[in-house]
Amino acid sequence: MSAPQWKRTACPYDCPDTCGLLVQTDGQQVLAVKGDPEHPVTKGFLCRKMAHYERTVHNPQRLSTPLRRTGQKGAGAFEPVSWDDAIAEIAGRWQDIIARWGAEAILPYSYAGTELKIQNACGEAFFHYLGASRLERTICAGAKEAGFRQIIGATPGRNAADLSHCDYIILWGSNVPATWLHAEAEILEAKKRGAHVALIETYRSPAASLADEVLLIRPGTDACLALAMDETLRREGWIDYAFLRAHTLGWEEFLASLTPYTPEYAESVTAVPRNAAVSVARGFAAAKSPAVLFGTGPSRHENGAMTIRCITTLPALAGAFAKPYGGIVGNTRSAAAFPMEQITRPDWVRPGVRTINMNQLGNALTRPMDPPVMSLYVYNSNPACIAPDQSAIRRGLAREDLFTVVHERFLTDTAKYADIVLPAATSLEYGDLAAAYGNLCVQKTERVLAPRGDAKSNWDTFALLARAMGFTDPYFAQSEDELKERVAAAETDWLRRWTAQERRQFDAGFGVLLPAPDPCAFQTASGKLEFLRPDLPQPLPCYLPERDTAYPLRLIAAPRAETLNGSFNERPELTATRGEQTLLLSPPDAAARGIEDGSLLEAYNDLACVVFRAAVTDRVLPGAVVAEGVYTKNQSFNGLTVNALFSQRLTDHGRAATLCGNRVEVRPAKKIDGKS
Ligand SMILES: Nc1nc2c(c(=O)[nH]1)N[C@H]1C(S)=C(S)[C@@H](COP(=O)(O)OP(=O)(O)OC[C@H]3O[C@@H](n4cnc5c(=O)[nH]c(N)nc54)[C@H](O)[C@@H]3O)O[C@H]1N2
Ligand SMILES: Nc1nc2c(c(=O)[nH]1)N[C@H]1C(S)=C(S)[C@@H](COP(=O)(O)OP(=O)(O)OC[C@H]3O[C@@H](n4cnc5c(=O)[nH]c(N)nc54)[C@H](O)[C@@H]3O)O[C@H]1N2
Ligand code: SF4
Ligand SMILES: [Mo]
Repeated sequence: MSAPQWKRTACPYDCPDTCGLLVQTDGQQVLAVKGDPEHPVTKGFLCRKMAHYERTVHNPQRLSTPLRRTGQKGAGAFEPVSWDDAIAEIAGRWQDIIARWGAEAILPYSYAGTELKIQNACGEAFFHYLGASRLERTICAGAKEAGFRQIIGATPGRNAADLSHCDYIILWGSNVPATWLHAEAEILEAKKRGAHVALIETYRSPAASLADEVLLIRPGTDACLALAMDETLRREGWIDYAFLRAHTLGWEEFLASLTPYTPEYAESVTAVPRNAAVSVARGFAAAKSPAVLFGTGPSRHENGAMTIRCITTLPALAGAFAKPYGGIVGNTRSAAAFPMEQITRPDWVRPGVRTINMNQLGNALTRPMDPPVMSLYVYNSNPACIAPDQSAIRRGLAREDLFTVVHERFLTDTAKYADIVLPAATSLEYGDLAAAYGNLCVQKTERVLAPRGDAKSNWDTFALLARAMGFTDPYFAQSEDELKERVAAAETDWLRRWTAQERRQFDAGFGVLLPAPDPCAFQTASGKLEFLRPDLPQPLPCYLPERDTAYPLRLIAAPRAETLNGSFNERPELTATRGEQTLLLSPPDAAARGIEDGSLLEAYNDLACVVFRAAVTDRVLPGAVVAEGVYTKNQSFNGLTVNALFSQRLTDHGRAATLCGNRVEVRPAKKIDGKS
């Protein structure tokens, strides 16, 4: 123990802000946590979750020793084992599997439990070297990225920290008060200066409190609304032709294709009143600094990539990209400041090795494949909670012949199925590199605490596994700090433009802004925004109606402020205010089915039947139902959560999950455990 000191670090979670943190510690315990006032974007303000990070770090439920399964898969009965025994068992089982089936019979499964760059991505190098099946990591924003790629390439979005300068902001399917707190703060500042905020949403989410007007839309129809707004601009003479000529390709063909998208037609498709669509289009085009902030929800549908491509045409026709602070607010791509390939080693990918999509884990574990998946290694993720087709995943995880290893901080629903559980360190127990995806800040962090019990970082765990598997490459012999310093010292295009003072600040552990990219330097093959893409199945942006109409109600999964995907369920003070697993539905839909507010209902489709508490509310349009938050099996009513109702179907492009793209029917629930 040492005298208490404040140490500077960064929030590791999958959240666009990557807030700067100050942690007071004696080297063993976290005594207090607060926001870092010197962080250029997050300026000393944290969410409720991280203001008490110590309640996660020192949580009594944290895993502190490796475990070996003693009971049935899923039951959660384990005995402690040493790291040496655990690693020897994993290496032995893997060597047997490789001898019989080949290394592709081993599948890694990870996502963004930590977004800090080394601990997030180092496993990729390990599994590439091993020759395991590759995982396509597209559960979150794969379709959003694909949609952008088809029109603006990898062009970074504007820095959300500049939103306060905008005078017209469209929040397109993003619940910023829950998911992007510092964008919310900037929007509140913009409103004080007179900005107009329009929210386009499937339900009156908490973001409605920020909005001057809310356009409630039928799920999956946003492309039609965006094109009708474009058509309004064309008909009424709001188009910025100077921008189109200088920075875009194919605009003549695109404008000519807009005639069918009248506001009347759009109203019939989207349910957005024509006057609202027209007035938002006009207001946006007339503004000095108009911006669209993109959420991810609108892309989680069968036509999700096309939706994003269509929405991007609105700021293009209005010339918003060339207006001060205008254009799109989305992924800032700050991670490109670091040479990520030094961490992930794509040069080790074996030619022809197969790839398995993370949204189709259920199929990968339960359907015939050659070779079959015989071992699953899960880290930074909790697929039994967060991934679609939960029942198929659980059936797969229950396979007696599947050797499952889960590296985790907590005994999650997934970890309960493991043969071996390895205890994971928290972000205070290792040093790393942070790069916000919602602003332009990057930061280097140092270890703040000794690891809890026998917990180890992902890096240290893969180093042990590499040794046991006989890997000889020097990559595996370096420490995480050595790799961190090497990656941080690289002269990438972004870091090269820092001043000496900025570099010193970064080396001293402060959050430092990257130089803002030129929003009109489109990262496409032509260097222009491309309306016309003759190489794509739909050469021009267009509205594609969805085909799945088997059940009447569109099911939407939305985030909650108290939790973050499946994380923070260890914190009773947060889960208590979140409440039970609830389904929001409209009064007419409830009345037609005899469902009362506060009663239990069953939502069902061909995949599953899931019990929710009903919240009957006019915050939702008829025809849609909304489930906020990710719940655990223990917190559910009948053992299943909302993700059992989503299928493994992928989006049109980007191979993302359609986590808002399924339909259900609902009915009053039969009595469960005396509750009704
Ligand atoms: N507190 C908290 N913070 C988080 C998270 C969290 O779970 N909790 N998650 C983190 C992660 S991983 C991410 S990716 C981001 C996500 O942050 P956001 O992008 O803000 O959230 P999403 O869940 O992607 O989508 C938000 C909204 O999309 C709406 N939506 C769904 N379908 C449609 C549609 O067809 N049209 C329209 N217009 N709207 C639609 C939903 O109703 C939902 O309110 O937030 C991050 N931050
Ligand atoms: N119904 C519904 N489903 C959703 C969403 C939703 O809003 N609603 N959100 C979707 C989205 S946007 C996303 S991005 C995905 C997210 O899916 P995941 O990335 O799987 O998200 P988490 O549930 O937060 O799981 C991360 C796990 O990683 C663990 N972890 C944290 N740090 C470390 C570490 O350093 N090492 C190791 N080994 N483990 C660590 C945590 O304890 C946690 O259990 O979920 C998707 N699924
Ligand atoms: S708002 Fe997001 S980035 Fe900031 S502390 Fe909370 S979870 Fe972390
Ligand atoms: Mo996400």
